[in-house]
Amino acid sequence: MEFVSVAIFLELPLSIPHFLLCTHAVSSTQKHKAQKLRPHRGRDYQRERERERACVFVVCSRIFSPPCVLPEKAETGEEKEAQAFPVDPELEANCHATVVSGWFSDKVGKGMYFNNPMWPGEAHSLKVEKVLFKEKSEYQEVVVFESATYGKVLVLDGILQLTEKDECAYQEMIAHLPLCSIESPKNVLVVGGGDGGVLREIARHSSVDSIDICEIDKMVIDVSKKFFPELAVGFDDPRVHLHVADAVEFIRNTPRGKYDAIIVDSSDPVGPAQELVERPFFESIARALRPGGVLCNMAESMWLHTHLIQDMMTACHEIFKGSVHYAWASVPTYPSGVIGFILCSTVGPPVDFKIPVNPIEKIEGALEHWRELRFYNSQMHRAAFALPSFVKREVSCL
Ligand code: SPD
Repeated sequence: MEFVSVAIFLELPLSIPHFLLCTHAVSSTQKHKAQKLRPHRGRDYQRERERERACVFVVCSRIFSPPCVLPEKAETGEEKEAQAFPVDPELEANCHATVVSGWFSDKVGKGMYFNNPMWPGEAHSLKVEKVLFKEKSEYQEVVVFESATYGKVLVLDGILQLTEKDECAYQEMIAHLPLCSIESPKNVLVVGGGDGGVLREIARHSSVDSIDICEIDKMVIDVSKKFFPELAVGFDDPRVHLHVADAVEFIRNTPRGKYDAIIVDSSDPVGPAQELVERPFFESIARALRPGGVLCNMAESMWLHTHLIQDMMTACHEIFKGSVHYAWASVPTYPSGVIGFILCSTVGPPVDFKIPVNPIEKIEGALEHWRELRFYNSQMHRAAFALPSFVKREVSCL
């Protein structure tokens, strides 16, 4: 039974003879020893199990040679001793700590593969075909891998940021929800968004004259240009002005009332993006918007973060003083499969976010600019503001 579950976890190309070969290779040498020790369930038993696992891994990986398969790394001396078979250095060079047994899972911190404090007790995994890039920038670790089913994937500090298959949902919604809620947006600022996907979407709006983007990490931009040309194409628009800088500083120094819309496309609020969900940042944004200007801010998952959403909504109500709403979209590769957005407007011409007064379908060339829209349309816009009952109950200011 134990061997069956290990082999399934490895998700190797399981032809039955191969599977039997693996289990046999282990069972004939070590299984009986482990079984003898089983009643005690002590240190020796654990060691035997580690040896068994290492043996299954080494035997199976040598037979099938999958492109990226690392066993979970031994952390303690005892675990290292138990892991009798060293990892093939060539394999290790092509792999990454977030990739265990061929599967990527979001992680934070050393060894915490499945226990991110933002979504404790759960992990979503993608099968890895090949790690294409891994380097540490001045701010974070940047990884790109080819997945088996979602195309290329961008990971920052161990957290999945986008996949080629479902990035359309996030980028289209975060851009068009605010821009289709006001007439003729002209000056737009993107905070973060170094992959260029949000720029690609803003560029569909022919009324827009100028798009500033403030991204702190140049490596994200360079990596996107190399591996995600369908997103980085956004940088090619002549209306785009790139500022590689700290957004908190950048917005603090922005002239009052400069922008019609600000879009905050950040990573999760752990690490470098922490300040982007705090009051002083929202205050600077409100100051940088014209009267009746709009903010759209990534706002995590209603399944996991109602407290965070509540805090952000409360702060936004106090600071923006216009309308404040929560919308959401399905993004299968984000934790819990959904992502939310907070939309706010400053005092001035009233904004009713639930009604797209500037419908994308009526903007000339918008539906096919660079590529077709894949997720957003005016119906999805309206639907995004419909909230489940539990969210309405748990987030008091909705
Ligand atoms: N939990 C991950 C949230 C990531 C949001 N930012 C994605 C960047 C895509 N442009």
